Amino acid sequence: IQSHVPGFPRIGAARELKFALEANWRGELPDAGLEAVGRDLRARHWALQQQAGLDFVTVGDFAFYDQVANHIQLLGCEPARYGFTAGQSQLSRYFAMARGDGNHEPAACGHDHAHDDGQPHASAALEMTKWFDTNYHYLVPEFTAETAFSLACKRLFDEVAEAQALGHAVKAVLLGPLSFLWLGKAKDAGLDRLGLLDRLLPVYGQVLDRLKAQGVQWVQIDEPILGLDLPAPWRSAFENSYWQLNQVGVPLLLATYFSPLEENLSLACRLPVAGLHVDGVRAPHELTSIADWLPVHKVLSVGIVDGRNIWRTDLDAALATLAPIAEKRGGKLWLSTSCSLLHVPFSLASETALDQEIKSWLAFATEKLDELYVLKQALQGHHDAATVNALDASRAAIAGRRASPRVHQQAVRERIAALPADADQRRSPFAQRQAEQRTRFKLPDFPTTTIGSFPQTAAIRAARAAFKRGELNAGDYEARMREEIADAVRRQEDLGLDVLVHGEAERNDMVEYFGEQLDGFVFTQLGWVQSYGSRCVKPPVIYGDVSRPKAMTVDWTAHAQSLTGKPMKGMLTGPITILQWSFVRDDQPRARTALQIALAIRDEVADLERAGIGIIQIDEPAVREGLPLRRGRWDEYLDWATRAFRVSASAAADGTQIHTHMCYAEFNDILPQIAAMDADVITIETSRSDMELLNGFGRFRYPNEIGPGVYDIHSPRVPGQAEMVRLLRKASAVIPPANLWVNPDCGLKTRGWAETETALRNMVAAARQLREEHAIY
Ligand code: THG
Ligand code: ZN
Repeated sequence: IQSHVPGFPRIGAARELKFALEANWRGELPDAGLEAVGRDLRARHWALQQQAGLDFVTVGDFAFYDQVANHIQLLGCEPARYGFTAGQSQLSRYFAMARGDGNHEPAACGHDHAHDDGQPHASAALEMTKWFDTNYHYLVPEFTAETAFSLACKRLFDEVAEAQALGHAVKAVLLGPLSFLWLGKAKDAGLDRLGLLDRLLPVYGQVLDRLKAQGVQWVQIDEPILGLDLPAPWRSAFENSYWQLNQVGVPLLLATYFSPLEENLSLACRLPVAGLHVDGVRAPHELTSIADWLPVHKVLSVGIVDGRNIWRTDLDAALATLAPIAEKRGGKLWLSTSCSLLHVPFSLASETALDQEIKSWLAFATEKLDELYVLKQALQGHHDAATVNALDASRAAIAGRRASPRVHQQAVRERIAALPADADQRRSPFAQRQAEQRTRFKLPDFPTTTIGSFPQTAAIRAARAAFKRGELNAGDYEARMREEIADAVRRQEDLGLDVLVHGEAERNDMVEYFGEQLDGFVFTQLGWVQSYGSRCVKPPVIYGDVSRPKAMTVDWTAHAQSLTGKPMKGMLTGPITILQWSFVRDDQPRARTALQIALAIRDEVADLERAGIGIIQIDEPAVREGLPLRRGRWDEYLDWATRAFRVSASAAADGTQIHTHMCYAEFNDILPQIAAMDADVITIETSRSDMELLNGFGRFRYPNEIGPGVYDIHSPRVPGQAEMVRLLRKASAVIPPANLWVNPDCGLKTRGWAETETALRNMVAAARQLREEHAIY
């Protein structure tokens, strides 16, 4: 029995890689210095794997920006549009693809941040998109009919040599050819990515030849797409591809993760490779059949420790699962984490402030390495003192968590049990609510608003940092934030916006802000997980039943409302987004946790309403990204997810207008469910697609009101009135003008005030022009 991990976090225990990258990009750290930081991190991470008793270290999971981007260089398929010349260093080309010309920045309100412009200019960054159902984003390879492949980068081989020089047994890791093609995007209409396979396979062959010549023990070749609904031609391409790659004669471990194999199970088992890795956390029910189906001479790597979540493994349960498999497969069983540990924080060791009891329930990346060792020892009958102690500690922690009164709140349970069946329904249908809201707010046609956040100025960030360091007391901090809010209100009144927002000066991250005020959440100090490039998130941990001890936003919002006669829009984060961007409990279904969060938000909606706030936005940028990988499970997810949203919104009276906001995403395949969320108004990101995204809403005859974004907040460019008028006319052609709102694509927190004010002034003028064009006398 051996153990390994499919990958390890690369950002570093203290985000060393992030800081080195950003220093390099600012021109403050030369490339050689950055390379040294990378080398040092790899050496440290391999040492941790070896010291924890893994049988191989994993090489090839390191990247200065993204592992898929590494493969673009390895396989020699940098898009021609960059016009790279031979004289340009590989690293500068790499960052050019990753970051473009720097004029487009992702993530304004912290929502989605794909770079997709529709028509990217020649030097724009590669598009970014979510890595399967994780919160990691990879750079999307671009393919054209002319795309050629060649072995073009020796970085991987250098890293293998580095690890060998340090005395490690090496398992190299590659993204497999079929997943690489699948994850890329055809830039020519009609181009079939699969058609490139014949050109690509010989280069993979060369890579494997080199790795074999270097004497690596194994090559892990990742084909996570085996967990997706694949078109038949893609499925049938596997057999021949792997037959070819296997000719090289280096042992291949085919790795799948994130999903059950289902109809691809027997295919995965019979592919001509030396071993198969499966996700034992996402697909425990398939382990028995895989253990039976996989030919006995092959290695079976069982990902038994959760690589996607932060809970300590129930080692007794894991051993019970593994024992019969070990019996069947003898030494040909490997133990592993379900997937790369890229998706969990580095180590609990640095969490000095975390509640001790809750900490005892957790395992981050380095703790998961230790769990693998204990499992390996126990499974082989090595019941030495260390193993016995570790098993005892695990048992105690699991039992403690299960029984802890801090996890279970009777009141929350009872409330859910007693929830009326119609708790997710507004009192009246939309048409009636709309009439009542029109009478109440008397907004003009094409009403103008913004998505919620205004510039988080250096002064605001400095005040929050001083407050967190204890240099600014709570009263002074609050006074400062109230002044910032007053400033934002004044500016909006001057601009002539119709529905105002308080600007969110007091908020850090849109999930963290709420999580910090809800029971059932804890926060780590250094629990960073890479989101893309140098950017990380620190997801909250939902450990227990969620409830809201007191109002979270009412004081700030009421303060803002008191300063204006215009309606002030309350600003909340929705239950699905809070769920999606947190580490969630694994001891109850996600649906139940979502409902608990929904009830907390519902109470906030009621409190805002009582405080006289008539318009409330519940942001749900993450609804679409929560979709399961397999279409067959979409309906079930969408049912509980949209219900959770409706539960959060439905305490509102008919005259209270509920908004929601979602960022750029393909909504077309879930429009019925988005409509079923029944928000009175939805604002979406449409400017970068030149309103194309709106067509689906039009064809579907989306019933409620819509605010299609009329300007791109990801760019410092200020759009003119005429440009926004053009977009609004385009929108009016597909959506009844009476249902249209006018707003930017997303929040404005990453922008400066000067550009924001100019752009919004132009936006208000554009709305006024549309009103005149559509006025009926
Ligand atoms: N909040 C949370 N999760 C998220 C997002 C969010 N997951 C998905 C998406 N948004 C990810 N997008 C981003 C956007 C910006 C950053 C990270 C992820 C970012 N991070 C800072 C960094 O790495 O320097 C750290 C920010 C901080 O100090 O908190 O800029 O919005 N929960
Ligand atoms: Zn947004």
